[in-house]
Amino acid sequence: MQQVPFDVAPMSHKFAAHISYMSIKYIIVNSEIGAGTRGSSLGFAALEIAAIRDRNKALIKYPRLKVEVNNNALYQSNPTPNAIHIDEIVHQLERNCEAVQSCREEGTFPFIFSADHSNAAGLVSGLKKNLQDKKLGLIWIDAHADLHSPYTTPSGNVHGMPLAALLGYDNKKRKINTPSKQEINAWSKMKEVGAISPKISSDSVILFGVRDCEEPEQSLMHSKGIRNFPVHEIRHRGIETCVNEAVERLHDCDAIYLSFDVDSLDSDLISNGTGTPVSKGFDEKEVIEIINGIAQSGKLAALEFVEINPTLDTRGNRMAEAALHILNGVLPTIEMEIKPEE
Ligand SMILES: [Mn+2]
Repeated sequence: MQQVPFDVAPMSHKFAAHISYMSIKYIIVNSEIGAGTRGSSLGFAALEIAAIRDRNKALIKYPRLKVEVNNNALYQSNPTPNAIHIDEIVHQLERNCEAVQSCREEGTFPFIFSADHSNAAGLVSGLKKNLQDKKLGLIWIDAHADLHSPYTTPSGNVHGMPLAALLGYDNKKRKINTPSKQEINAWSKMKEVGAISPKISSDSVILFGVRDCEEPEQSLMHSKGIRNFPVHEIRHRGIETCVNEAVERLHDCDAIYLSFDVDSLDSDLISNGTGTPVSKGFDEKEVIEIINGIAQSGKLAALEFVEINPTLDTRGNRMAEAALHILNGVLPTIEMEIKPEE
């Protein structure tokens, strides 16, 4: 091997070869104004604490982009009970959309940590904007379907609405509320974030682990043919079979966004450190296998971890520790998959 001084050309040549690979960027969105309970804005901090305690360096391995948020909006009174703080949420979603789009444009893979799930309506829009006419697929690992609209929501919490916003559904047929003009206008803006609406069609959305739905959401899933792989089906038929089936259903999609809501994990077995915990969910290993299986399709274009809320955790920092475990279980696969073909 040729000996060269450490500061001359071959070094920079090596570096140039390295940066020609697509890399990862962490996008952090600490906006929690769409949740019904406070505290998910501390989710990423909790994850960092878990990593530092574990001497785990995954979170400092890649550059970060921190998206501007306005959680102070929570101090203001809310004039929209059927979509709480929706006007402010729409501003947030536009910022989220821009962050993902810019990340994709510079050729980095967006690995997103977001506080409440309403953020996804903007994050997914950013990927769709970057894809333009190409077809987007969506994997939603969650205890809930997040298919409410201001017409059907029993709580008014917008983190139960991102999937309906992305699909462009009002579901007026099953309405239980009569939204105000202000609510309807803001909801239209929420569906149109990124100036594309809808972002996705129902045949390109697949749910994993949904087990806590209201009737309007259930009837929507049924009428639109949205596939859910429940926890018991995954255990009965095997993860590989189900993931392969999901990937096959998305065969005509060019890119896949995967959103992992930590409430898909079993609240009894793992942790209740999330806004709307539900029992009988996945364990950590199952989620790792699902995400890795989807990543191995070669189409994963963005990944999101969402809804960690350490203020609700009755087992110390257990939910963040579980999320960190999952992060470390999927990062090597993503690193391998995002390298361009030789
Ligand atoms: Mn969710």
